[in-house]
Amino acid sequence: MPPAPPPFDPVADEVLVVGDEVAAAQAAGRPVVALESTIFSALGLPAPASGECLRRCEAAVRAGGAVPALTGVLDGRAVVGAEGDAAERLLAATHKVAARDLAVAVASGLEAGVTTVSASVTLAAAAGVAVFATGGIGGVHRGAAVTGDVSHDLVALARHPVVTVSAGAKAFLDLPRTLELLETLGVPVVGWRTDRFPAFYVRDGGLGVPHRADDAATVARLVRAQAALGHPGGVLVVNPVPAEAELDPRVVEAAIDSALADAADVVGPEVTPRVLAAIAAATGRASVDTNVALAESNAAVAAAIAGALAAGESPRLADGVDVG
Ligand code: PSU
Ligand code: MN
Repeated sequence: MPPAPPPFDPVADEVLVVGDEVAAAQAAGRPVVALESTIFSALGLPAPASGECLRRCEAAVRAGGAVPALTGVLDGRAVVGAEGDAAERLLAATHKVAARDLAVAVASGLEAGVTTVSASVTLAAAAGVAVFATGGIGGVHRGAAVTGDVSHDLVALARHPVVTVSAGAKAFLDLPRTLELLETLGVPVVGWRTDRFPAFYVRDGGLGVPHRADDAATVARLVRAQAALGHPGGVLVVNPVPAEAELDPRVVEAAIDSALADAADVVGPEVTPRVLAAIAAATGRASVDTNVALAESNAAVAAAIAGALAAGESPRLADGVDVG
């Protein structure tokens, strides 16, 4: 029999580059938090808020004792841990790369592409990074029964063993159906110090969450228990926007209505950037400040969870619990 081919190794095969600081942290067993890059580009936030958002998220991760790992695609390679010039190039990129686009981007030598939640979670898993922070995940779009527009983010969360920290799902989505699909896909949804599903710009989207965690050790135990039980995929931790940055729900609903009307002529990946920009215009940029504040808060929570995981939290609260 011919010898088995060597196992696939994305780093050795040079399709995936792990930044020096991230690699050093991993070698030392120190916590790492992956970040997406779409939110830090013009597709997610207008400049200069986009760059400020990246700096504040990275600072929040570091303040929490972890190393930030900005993901993206540069010169035909997937990157986990873009630093310096590489990070600047990502901020300026305008090519949106979701998980299904990653292989195309690598194989075609794409110069610069920003990664969505689905692509970032995929890369985090490939690089062995256990925790990821974003602003808000994609989900089931309103009117999906007609358009079929459901973000691959949800499937990626179910596929890869990564904890995603998000301010719920973006408010212009169909939140009840987004939660239903997360249930269908088998993704635990854990409220961070809340029993309510946050709606991005507001702390309470009007729906409950099935589980709750009040500290990072609780999340780490849950992650280890899930792995030990062989349940595949990740965990979604939903962290409400800080109260001082929350928008008035009536203002948000009015802005969403006009933004969705504004974006009615686009389909597919262009929808989310257009809607975000239209909401920013309709709220006089207040939504941009809120978006930066919630992303920073998610980065801080992600760092705490990464720290608890690195500390080797046991999957059980206590030994010898009598379940008889
Ligand atoms: N959250 C934000 N800003 C963003 C996004 C999320 O605060 O720009 C991006 C994320 O990268 C997410 C993507 O994965 O929007 C979802 O796009 P779509 O709906 O096309 O799947
Ligand atoms: Mn879509």
